[in-house]
Amino acid sequence: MTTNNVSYSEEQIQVLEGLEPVRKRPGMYIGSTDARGLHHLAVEIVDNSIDEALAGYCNNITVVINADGSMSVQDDGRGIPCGIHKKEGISAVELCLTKLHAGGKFGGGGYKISGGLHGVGLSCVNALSEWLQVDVLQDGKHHYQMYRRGVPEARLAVVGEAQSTGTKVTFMPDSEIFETTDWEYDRLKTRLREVAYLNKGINITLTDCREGRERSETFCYEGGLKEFVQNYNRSKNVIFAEPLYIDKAVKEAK
Ligand code: 28G
Repeated sequence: MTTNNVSYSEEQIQVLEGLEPVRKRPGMYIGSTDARGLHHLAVEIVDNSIDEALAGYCNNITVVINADGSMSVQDDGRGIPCGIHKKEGISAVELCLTKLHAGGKFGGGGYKISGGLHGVGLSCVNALSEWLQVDVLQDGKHHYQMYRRGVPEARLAVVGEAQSTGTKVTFMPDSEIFETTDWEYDRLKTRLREVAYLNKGINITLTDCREGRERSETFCYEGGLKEFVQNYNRSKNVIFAEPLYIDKAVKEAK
């Protein structure tokens, strides 16, 4: 195919079939389609940014509940690779967003290390979103792509220049799938604060831009789990002031 437009219905059907199991049985991938499942979408996307932080390339993650009820997650990592995958003939970005277990396709295996759902994250969220936009800043360029219920509208395209690097995913949870699509700030806050404790030194900002519900907080704990234990015990009589804390790096599993 030489055109930049994904206009062949056969190709769209292929993408749909690839993600069909997710839309057919969402519970198998995100646990449930209630408020819990809805908020799991956010965690799945944030987990991708955390993987990039654990790889040593991302320090800041922002989560925004947009005024229209969509959500944006942004990180300042290297950006999902935008090059064309040799065998598949599409960008790595599109592979990550349309293929279940896309991680395995890169031969890296076991790439996802932050927990969550075995690396099915981005494609599952895409399948369960009415629409999803991805912006990648990489190599001085701003790349962009739009999807509707998991199907790309067009190929990944360069839409501008960029001075920095990173990935931004904006998605509207599909009301055909979820019993509720109303984000609960406090639920996100509790989870993101835990994620910040577990990944010391990473800045995680949560912002609500919905009318009448505007607020914003940043979580960053230089002491990590040790700081969590200290805060947890703040109003208690502790036997020893310094928590037992062991920090050790082990070689990444292959
Ligand atoms: C903002 C919302 C969610 C991400 C990256 C960065 C890389 C990447 C993501 O690679 C494929 C598999 C293992 C290498 C990796 C960039 C290496 C070099 C990345 C995100 C290729 C995926 N340059 N940032 N994926 N890997 N952020 N945030 O999704 O072998 S996903």
